Amino acid sequence: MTDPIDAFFGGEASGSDVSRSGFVAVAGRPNAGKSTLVNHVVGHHVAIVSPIAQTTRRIVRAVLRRGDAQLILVDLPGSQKPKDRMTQRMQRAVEGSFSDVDLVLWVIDGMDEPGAGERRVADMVLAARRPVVIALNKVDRLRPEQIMQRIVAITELLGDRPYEALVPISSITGDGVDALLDELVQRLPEGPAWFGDDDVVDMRDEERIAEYVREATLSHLREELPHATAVTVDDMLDGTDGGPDSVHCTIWVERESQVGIVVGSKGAGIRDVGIAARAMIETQLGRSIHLELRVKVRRRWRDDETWLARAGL
Ligand SMILES: Nc1nc2c(ncn2[C@@H]2O[C@H](COP(=O)(O)OP(=O)(O)OP(=O)(O)O)[C@@H](O)[C@H]2O)c(=O)[nH]1
Ligand SMILES: [Mg+2]
Repeated sequence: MTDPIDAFFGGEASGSDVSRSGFVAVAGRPNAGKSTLVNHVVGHHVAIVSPIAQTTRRIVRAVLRRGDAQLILVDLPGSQKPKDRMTQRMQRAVEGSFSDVDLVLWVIDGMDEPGAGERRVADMVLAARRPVVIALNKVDRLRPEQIMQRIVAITELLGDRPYEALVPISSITGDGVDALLDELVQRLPEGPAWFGDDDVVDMRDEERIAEYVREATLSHLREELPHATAVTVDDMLDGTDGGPDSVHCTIWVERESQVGIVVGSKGAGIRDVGIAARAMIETQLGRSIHLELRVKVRRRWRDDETWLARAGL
């Protein structure tokens, strides 16, 4: 997919009969369910998801057509106090992204009582000076009276600061999601489509592959390790004679002792990661690939600005 500005002015995007379009930042605390919501509404697994906080590290822009409107959902990393250079860079990217959007969709995890973390996110999204729509997520796990309690707690937290709407939703069952999209669409500016009708996600294949490998790594690893891993694509070679493309990836860890955890007994761990990642890549990219994974150690990579920039993080 090309840059939206090029696509728009270069006449590549069609989105033929669109009369409203705009960018919606999907913001909130880690683990609130932002990426799950984005995947649900676009109907593709464009953003990686896990039960571990801080799954999203790279911003994903997903395109959704609804009636005569085109929404571009900008799935952001979760917001919390930065702990290292990587989380600092992520937080800067989140705050920087607000100036490029028309609306902010603030996703709140309904399973938690809103506390200090949510108050910090409130300050951040309201400082963005964009209309804010709130989604109270995970209501499939709440009783009706708990939903009411959460709504009261959120409005108390906001005080007299303005927001546009608050919609209880479940990103898993889809409850409330239509009503939420209606609230967003009616607040989009008038204008033609930014992306073509077939575009679903604005991300290079290389980045998507790295993301899917990381998602598979997260789902196969235990506890603390997930934060210590990163994935880069080293090589992508076109297949010969119509054969599958060959992709070489590195799973980075921070210490020698972590290599064994990823590789697993007799290589079973990395083999499982490879099988799961390849299946997801082939489904999402729509072509077969040959995937090679290796594990390397890079000490303190989360605090190495140069390395993070090279890895696209
Ligand atoms: N029960 C329930 N679980 C949900 C819902 N939405 C998301 N989850 C779960 O919440 C966890 C976190 O989901 P993500 O979509 O990765 O959350 P996120 O906000 O993108 O998290 P970060 O990328 O870390 O900021 C996953 O285990 C999801 O399955 C929901 O509506 N109901
Ligand atoms: Mg996410």
